[in-house]
Amino acid sequence: VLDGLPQQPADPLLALIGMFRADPRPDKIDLGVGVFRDDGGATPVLDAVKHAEELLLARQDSKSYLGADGDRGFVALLEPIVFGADAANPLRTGVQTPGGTGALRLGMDLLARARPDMAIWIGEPSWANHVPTAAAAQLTVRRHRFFDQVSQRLEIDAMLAGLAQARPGDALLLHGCGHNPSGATVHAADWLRIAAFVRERGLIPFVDLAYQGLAHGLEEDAAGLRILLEAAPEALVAYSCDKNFGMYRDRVGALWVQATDGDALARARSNMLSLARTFWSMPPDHGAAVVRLVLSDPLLRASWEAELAGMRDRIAGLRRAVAATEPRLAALAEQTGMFSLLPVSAAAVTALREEHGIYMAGDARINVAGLRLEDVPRFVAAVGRWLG
Ligand code: PLP
Ligand code: TYF
Repeated sequence: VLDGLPQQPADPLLALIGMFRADPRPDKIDLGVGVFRDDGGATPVLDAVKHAEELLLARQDSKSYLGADGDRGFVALLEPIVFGADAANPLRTGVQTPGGTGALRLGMDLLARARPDMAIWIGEPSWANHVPTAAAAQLTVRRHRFFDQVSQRLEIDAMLAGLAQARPGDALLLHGCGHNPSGATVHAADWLRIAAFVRERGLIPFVDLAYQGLAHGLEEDAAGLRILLEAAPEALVAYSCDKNFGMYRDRVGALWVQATDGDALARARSNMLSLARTFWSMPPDHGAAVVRLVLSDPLLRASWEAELAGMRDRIAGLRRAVAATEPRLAALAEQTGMFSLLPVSAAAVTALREEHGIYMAGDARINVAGLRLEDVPRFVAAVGRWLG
């Protein structure tokens, strides 16, 4: 039976890890997979997380099952951070998920179960896992323009023109902040236009917020999401703590749904739980328990916010350094979050890897945090040859 399976391609982003490791050049630069790195190239465990893990080790008195919704305290403590301090909403419900990926998959299957013929609109470009995840959930995928790599411009007009074909009840996937792969910053005026369009056309926003606090700041990075949720009666939010708490492999995330009335909300929640049971039964506990401890202890929370600000400032500083060294890369300083999409060809990506040991995704996406400040001149000189 199994020999009937077609061979599947490897994840090209994760494949870069192996290629980089195998490269013997000491001055190689890894701008591949999106993980934060400090100026020494390390991805350390945050102090706040280490301390919370010590507390957990000392205090956890059981590892008995929780339930398909995971750690409720974790979900409740995230809500003011995501939705705002005064944003209690009886028409919203959330569950813990295995990372942002689990939240995306759960939300997409929920949509497919609610309306099997709906389309989900995904911008071009978007995170490489978005389309396959929607396809795995059996949703019809439609694309709209979002960002132009050559001009480095956000294309809201083209986006809304493409979305004119959307039908009421279609879903619209949006990155809450720090767009992956473009880093394009969606300003409040753009969010308001998108929100007005969503309301007028009866679309369901599905916000993927995987980098809160790594773009402009915790509050600022939730602004677009809050504008959308205000405008749309029905909405979904997929959240990841894997970047902003540096907990990547612990798989920490949540999915929230906002519904029009209490009855619809209760039915949505019952479906979230029944889907979760068939996917993973229950989400992994450790990371969510750690985040709960960090957020419920004022000192740990302050320490986390300071460390998060440190990560954000380092990325912003690198962006400014690149832009100041090469005016043709000035757009990088306006962009935010971990990623930018360099305006260079696929041939340039290969040459940068082969000739300079500079590794990035095949679409010329760089993880800005992979640069060390001292690498910036060499990086810019190598890339400069390929800029138009
Ligand atoms: N959404 C976006 C835009 C991402 O870049 C990522 C990165 O991994 C995720 C979701 C998934 O996050 P997680 O590792 O928590 O599954
Ligand atoms: O885009 C990135 O690099 C991150 C990490 O299958 C990632 O989102 C990449 C690929 C993947 C899972 C996570």
